[in-house]
Amino acid sequence: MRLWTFFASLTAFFTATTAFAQEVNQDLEVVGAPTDAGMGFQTAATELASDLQWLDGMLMVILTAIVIGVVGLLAAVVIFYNRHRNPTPATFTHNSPLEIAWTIVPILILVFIGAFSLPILFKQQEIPEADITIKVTGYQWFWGYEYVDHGFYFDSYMIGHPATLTAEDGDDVQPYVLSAGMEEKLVRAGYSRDEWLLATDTAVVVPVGKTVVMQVTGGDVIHSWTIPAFGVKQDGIPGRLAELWFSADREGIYFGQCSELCGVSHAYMPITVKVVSEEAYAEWLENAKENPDWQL
Ligand SMILES: [Cu+2]
Repeated sequence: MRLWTFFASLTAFFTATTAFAQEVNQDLEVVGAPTDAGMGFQTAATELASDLQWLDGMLMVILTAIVIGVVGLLAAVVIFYNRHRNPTPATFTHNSPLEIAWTIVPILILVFIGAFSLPILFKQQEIPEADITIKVTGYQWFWGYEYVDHGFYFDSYMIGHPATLTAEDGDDVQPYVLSAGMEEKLVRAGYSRDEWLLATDTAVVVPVGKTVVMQVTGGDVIHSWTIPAFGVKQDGIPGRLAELWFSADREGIYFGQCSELCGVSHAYMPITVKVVSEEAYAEWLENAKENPDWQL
Protein backbone atom coordinates (compact mmCIF):
# COMPACT_ATOMS: atom_id res chain seq x y z
CA MET A 1 0.00 0.00 0.00
CA ARG A 2 1.34 3.40 -0.96
CA LEU A 3 1.86 5.78 1.90
CA TRP A 4 -0.79 8.25 0.81
CA THR A 5 -3.46 5.53 0.49
CA PHE A 6 -2.55 4.39 3.96
CA PHE A 7 -3.02 7.89 5.37
CA ALA A 8 -6.21 8.39 3.37
CA SER A 9 -7.71 5.20 4.80
CA LEU A 10 -6.52 6.13 8.26
CA THR A 11 -8.24 9.53 7.95
CA ALA A 12 -11.37 7.86 6.58
CA PHE A 13 -11.35 5.44 9.50
CA PHE A 14 -11.20 8.23 12.08
CA THR A 15 -13.73 10.35 10.22
CA ALA A 16 -16.09 7.39 10.11
CA THR A 17 -15.58 6.72 13.81
CA THR A 18 -16.33 10.32 14.63
CA ALA A 19 -19.41 10.39 12.43
CA PHE A 20 -20.66 7.16 13.98
CA ALA A 21 -20.19 8.37 17.52
CA GLN A 22 -21.89 11.70 16.87
CA GLU A 23 -25.02 10.18 15.46
CA VAL A 24 -28.07 9.61 17.56
CA ASN A 25 -29.85 6.44 16.58
CA GLN A 26 -33.31 7.97 16.62
CA ASP A 27 -35.44 10.09 14.28
CA LEU A 28 -36.04 13.44 15.89
CA GLU A 29 -38.31 16.27 14.88
CA VAL A 30 -37.26 19.89 15.24
CA VAL A 31 -39.27 21.23 18.18
CA GLY A 32 -37.40 24.25 19.51
CA ALA A 33 -36.65 26.59 16.65
CA PRO A 34 -37.62 30.15 15.76
CA THR A 35 -40.36 30.59 13.16
CA ASP A 36 -40.57 33.24 10.46
CA ALA A 37 -42.39 36.34 11.71
CA GLY A 38 -43.09 34.52 14.97
CA MET A 39 -44.15 36.79 17.82
CA GLY A 40 -44.71 34.44 20.73
CA PHE A 41 -42.61 31.93 22.61
CA GLN A 42 -41.34 28.65 21.24
CA THR A 43 -43.17 25.53 22.43
CA ALA A 44 -42.30 25.02 26.09
CA ALA A 45 -40.37 21.79 26.57
CA THR A 46 -39.63 22.08 30.29
CA GLU A 47 -41.57 22.98 33.40
CA LEU A 48 -39.40 26.09 33.73
CA ALA A 49 -40.43 27.28 30.27
CA SER A 50 -44.14 26.54 30.91
CA ASP A 51 -43.93 28.46 34.18
CA LEU A 52 -42.35 31.54 32.69
CA GLN A 53 -44.67 31.54 29.70
CA TRP A 54 -47.64 31.36 32.05
CA LEU A 55 -46.16 34.24 34.08
CA ASP A 56 -45.73 36.27 30.90
CA GLY A 57 -49.40 35.73 30.04
CA MET A 58 -50.53 36.67 33.53
CA LEU A 59 -48.40 39.84 33.52
CA MET A 60 -49.77 40.76 30.13
CA VAL A 61 -53.33 40.68 31.56
CA ILE A 62 -52.32 42.97 34.45
CA LEU A 63 -50.39 45.34 32.18
CA THR A 64 -53.22 45.53 29.69
CA ALA A 65 -55.70 46.35 32.47
CA ILE A 66 -53.39 49.11 33.77
CA VAL A 67 -52.86 50.58 30.29
CA ILE A 68 -56.61 50.57 29.61
CA GLY A 69 -57.28 52.18 33.02
CA VAL A 70 -54.69 54.96 32.57
CA VAL A 71 -55.63 55.72 28.97
CA GLY A 72 -59.33 55.70 29.97
CA LEU A 73 -58.68 58.22 32.79
CA LEU A 74 -56.67 60.47 30.46
CA ALA A 75 -59.41 60.30 27.83
CA ALA A 76 -62.08 61.10 30.44
CA VAL A 77 -60.13 64.17 31.58
CA VAL A 78 -59.63 65.36 28.01
CA ILE A 79 -63.30 64.86 27.12
CA PHE A 80 -65.14 65.93 30.28
CA TYR A 81 -62.79 68.45 31.87
CA ASN A 82 -61.62 70.55 28.95
CA ARG A 83 -61.97 74.35 29.00
CA HIS A 84 -65.26 74.38 27.09
CA ARG A 85 -67.07 71.77 29.14
CA ASN A 86 -65.58 72.77 32.47
CA PRO A 87 -64.83 76.51 32.34
CA THR A 88 -64.43 76.87 36.14
CA PRO A 89 -61.87 74.29 37.31
CA ALA A 90 -61.90 72.96 40.85
CA THR A 91 -59.20 74.45 43.09
CA PHE A 92 -58.66 71.78 45.74
CA THR A 93 -55.08 70.47 46.12
CA HIS A 94 -55.44 67.39 48.32
CA ASN A 95 -57.63 64.35 48.48
CA SER A 96 -56.34 62.01 51.17
CA PRO A 97 -58.49 58.93 50.41
CA LEU A 98 -57.47 59.13 46.74
CA GLU A 99 -53.76 59.49 47.58
CA ILE A 100 -53.89 56.55 49.98
CA ALA A 101 -55.64 54.49 47.30
CA TRP A 102 -53.12 55.23 44.55
CA THR A 103 -50.29 54.35 46.91
CA ILE A 104 -51.77 51.11 48.22
CA VAL A 105 -53.18 49.74 44.96
CA PRO A 106 -49.78 49.68 43.13
CA ILE A 107 -48.18 48.07 46.22
CA LEU A 108 -50.83 45.35 46.17
CA ILE A 109 -50.30 44.82 42.44
CA LEU A 110 -46.51 44.51 42.93
CA VAL A 111 -46.92 42.11 45.86
CA PHE A 112 -49.31 40.02 43.77
CA ILE A 113 -46.81 39.89 40.86
CA GLY A 114 -43.93 39.09 43.23
CA ALA A 115 -45.89 36.27 44.83
CA PHE A 116 -46.00 34.52 41.46
CA SER A 117 -42.70 35.58 39.87
CA LEU A 118 -40.31 34.95 42.78
CA PRO A 119 -41.13 31.22 43.15
CA ILE A 120 -40.56 30.82 39.39
CA LEU A 121 -37.24 32.66 39.63
CA PHE A 122 -36.15 30.55 42.61
CA LYS A 123 -37.09 27.35 40.80
CA GLN A 124 -34.69 28.30 38.00
CA GLN A 125 -31.90 29.32 40.36
CA GLU A 126 -32.06 26.48 42.87
CA ILE A 127 -30.04 23.81 41.11
CA PRO A 128 -31.37 20.30 41.85
CA GLU A 129 -29.36 17.09 42.08
CA ALA A 130 -28.12 16.33 38.57
CA ASP A 131 -28.64 13.11 36.62
CA ILE A 132 -26.23 14.43 34.01
CA THR A 133 -23.71 17.24 34.38
CA ILE A 134 -22.33 18.97 31.31
CA LYS A 135 -19.78 21.76 31.36
CA VAL A 136 -20.20 24.19 28.49
CA THR A 137 -17.51 26.69 27.58
CA GLY A 138 -18.11 29.53 25.14
CA TYR A 139 -15.26 30.37 22.79
CA GLN A 140 -14.87 32.87 19.97
CA TRP A 141 -16.90 31.43 18.14
CA PHE A 142 -18.05 27.95 19.04
CA TRP A 143 -19.05 25.95 22.10
CA GLY A 144 -17.16 23.21 23.90
CA TYR A 145 -19.03 20.52 25.85
CA GLU A 146 -17.56 18.30 28.51
CA TYR A 147 -19.61 15.43 29.92
CA VAL A 148 -17.92 15.66 33.29
CA ASP A 149 -19.26 12.34 34.66
CA HIS A 150 -17.91 10.45 31.68
CA GLY A 151 -14.66 12.23 30.85
CA PHE A 152 -15.16 13.19 27.23
CA TYR A 153 -15.26 16.52 25.48
CA PHE A 154 -16.21 17.80 22.03
CA ASP A 155 -16.44 21.11 20.22
CA SER A 156 -19.61 22.22 18.50
CA TYR A 157 -19.40 24.43 15.41
CA MET A 158 -22.15 25.90 13.29
CA ILE A 159 -22.50 23.93 10.07
CA GLY A 160 -20.88 26.37 7.64
CA HIS A 161 -18.12 27.40 10.05
CA PRO A 162 -14.68 26.97 8.39
CA ALA A 163 -13.93 24.14 10.85
CA THR A 164 -16.83 22.11 9.43
CA LEU A 165 -15.79 22.26 5.77
CA THR A 166 -14.50 18.95 4.44
CA ALA A 167 -13.15 17.47 1.23
CA GLU A 168 -16.55 16.01 0.31
CA ASP A 169 -18.13 19.47 0.13
CA GLY A 170 -18.82 20.85 -3.34
CA ASP A 171 -16.87 23.73 -4.89
CA ASP A 172 -19.60 26.24 -4.07
CA VAL A 173 -19.33 25.60 -0.34
CA GLN A 174 -17.90 28.73 1.23
CA PRO A 175 -17.81 29.49 4.94
CA TYR A 176 -20.93 31.28 6.21
CA VAL A 177 -22.66 31.24 2.79
CA LEU A 178 -25.93 29.36 2.21
CA SER A 179 -25.34 27.90 -1.25
CA ALA A 180 -26.89 24.78 -2.81
CA GLY A 181 -23.81 22.85 -1.67
CA MET A 182 -24.23 24.16 1.86
CA GLU A 183 -27.86 23.09 1.83
CA GLU A 184 -26.74 19.58 0.84
CA LYS A 185 -24.26 19.67 3.70
CA LEU A 186 -27.10 20.52 6.11
CA VAL A 187 -29.19 17.66 4.71
CA ARG A 188 -26.28 15.23 5.07
CA ALA A 189 -26.13 16.19 8.75
CA GLY A 190 -29.86 15.52 9.15
CA TYR A 191 -31.11 19.10 8.94
CA SER A 192 -32.70 21.27 6.25
CA ARG A 193 -32.34 24.76 4.80
CA ASP A 194 -34.60 26.04 7.61
CA GLU A 195 -31.94 25.16 10.16
CA TRP A 196 -29.21 27.25 8.53
CA LEU A 197 -27.44 29.37 11.18
CA LEU A 198 -28.91 27.08 13.87
CA ALA A 199 -27.61 23.58 13.18
CA THR A 200 -24.22 22.53 14.53
CA ASP A 201 -21.88 19.70 13.56
CA THR A 202 -22.11 18.08 16.98
CA ALA A 203 -25.01 18.42 19.41
CA VAL A 204 -25.54 18.20 23.12
CA VAL A 205 -27.38 14.89 23.59
CA VAL A 206 -29.50 14.34 26.69
CA PRO A 207 -32.19 11.84 27.66
CA VAL A 208 -35.80 12.91 28.01
CA GLY A 209 -37.11 13.51 31.52
CA LYS A 210 -33.72 13.58 33.26
CA THR A 211 -32.32 16.49 35.24
CA VAL A 212 -29.46 18.05 33.33
CA VAL A 213 -27.19 20.58 35.02
CA MET A 214 -25.16 22.76 32.68
CA GLN A 215 -22.08 24.42 34.12
CA VAL A 216 -21.56 27.52 32.02
CA THR A 217 -18.32 29.42 31.58
CA GLY A 218 -16.37 31.40 29.01
CA GLY A 219 -12.94 30.59 27.61
CA ASP A 220 -12.08 34.05 26.31
CA VAL A 221 -14.85 36.66 26.56
CA ILE A 222 -18.41 36.60 27.93
CA HIS A 223 -20.86 34.41 26.00
CA SER A 224 -24.36 33.30 26.90
CA TRP A 225 -25.84 29.82 26.58
CA THR A 226 -29.57 29.53 26.02
CA ILE A 227 -32.29 27.24 24.74
CA PRO A 228 -35.49 29.31 24.50
CA ALA A 229 -37.79 26.28 24.52
CA PHE A 230 -36.24 25.18 27.83
CA GLY A 231 -36.63 28.64 29.38
CA VAL A 232 -32.94 28.83 30.30
CA LYS A 233 -30.21 31.38 29.66
CA GLN A 234 -26.93 31.88 31.45
CA ASP A 235 -23.91 34.08 30.80
CA GLY A 236 -20.63 32.20 30.48
CA ILE A 237 -18.07 34.39 32.19
CA PRO A 238 -14.33 33.60 32.04
CA GLY A 239 -13.07 32.49 35.45
CA ARG A 240 -16.52 31.74 36.83
CA LEU A 241 -18.63 28.61 36.73
CA ALA A 242 -22.34 29.39 36.69
CA GLU A 243 -25.07 26.75 36.62
CA LEU A 244 -28.45 26.26 35.06
CA TRP A 245 -30.67 23.21 34.96
CA PHE A 246 -33.45 21.77 32.87
CA SER A 247 -35.42 18.60 32.44
CA ALA A 248 -36.86 18.31 28.94
CA ASP A 249 -40.22 16.57 28.76
CA ARG A 250 -40.34 16.05 25.00
CA GLU A 251 -37.94 14.37 22.60
CA GLY A 252 -36.73 16.44 19.69
CA ILE A 253 -34.15 18.89 18.43
CA TYR A 254 -33.85 22.26 20.12
CA PHE A 255 -31.86 25.28 19.03
CA GLY A 256 -30.42 28.30 20.76
CA GLN A 257 -27.92 31.01 19.93
CA CYS A 258 -25.15 32.74 21.84
CA SER A 259 -26.94 35.60 23.55
CA GLU A 260 -24.11 37.86 24.66
CA LEU A 261 -22.39 39.95 22.00
CA CYS A 262 -18.97 38.32 21.91
CA GLY A 263 -17.24 39.53 18.78
CA VAL A 264 -17.37 39.50 15.02
CA SER A 265 -18.79 35.98 14.56
CA HIS A 266 -21.19 36.11 17.49
CA ALA A 267 -24.07 35.39 15.10
CA TYR A 268 -22.40 32.14 14.03
CA MET A 269 -22.20 30.16 17.25
CA PRO A 270 -25.58 28.47 17.62
CA ILE A 271 -26.47 25.71 20.05
CA THR A 272 -28.11 22.37 19.23
CA VAL A 273 -29.57 20.09 21.88
CA LYS A 274 -31.01 16.69 21.01
CA VAL A 275 -33.40 15.27 23.56
CA VAL A 276 -33.60 11.53 22.95
CA SER A 277 -35.04 8.40 24.52
CA GLU A 278 -33.08 6.81 27.36
CA GLU A 279 -32.07 3.87 25.15
CA ALA A 280 -30.80 6.14 22.36
CA TYR A 281 -28.90 8.18 24.93
CA ALA A 282 -27.26 5.11 26.46
CA GLU A 283 -26.18 3.95 23.02
CA TRP A 284 -24.87 7.40 22.06
CA LEU A 285 -23.03 7.67 25.39
CA GLU A 286 -21.23 4.34 24.86
CA ASN A 287 -20.02 5.48 21.43
CA ALA A 288 -19.12 8.94 22.70
CA LYS A 289 -17.01 7.54 25.53
CA GLU A 290 -14.99 5.55 23.03
CA ASN A 291 -14.63 8.26 20.39
CA PRO A 292 -10.86 8.79 20.09
CA ASP A 293 -11.31 12.43 19.09
CA TRP A 294 -13.32 13.23 22.19
CA GLN A 295 -10.95 12.01 24.89
CA LEU A 296 -9.86 14.56 27.47
CU1 LIG B 1 -21.78 35.52 21.35
